[in-house]
Amino acid sequence: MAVKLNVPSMVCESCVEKVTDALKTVDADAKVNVDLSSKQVTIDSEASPESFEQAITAAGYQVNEV
Ligand SMILES: [Cu+2]
Repeated sequence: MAVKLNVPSMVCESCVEKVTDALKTVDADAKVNVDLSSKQVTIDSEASPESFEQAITAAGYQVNEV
């Protein structure tokens, strides 16, 4: 299942890395795609969308559902 999230406070590649790492802690096998220009994160995983949102929040980023 694909989850789409918006993370408006991502501003650079370092943010992208932090967010990606946080998502991988939820599901190491998740397919994660981060588009920095649109601040959009797409995750293909069986884990719940809530668990990904929590991981992003815990990493210090605000997250919105798309
Ligand atoms: Cu950054």
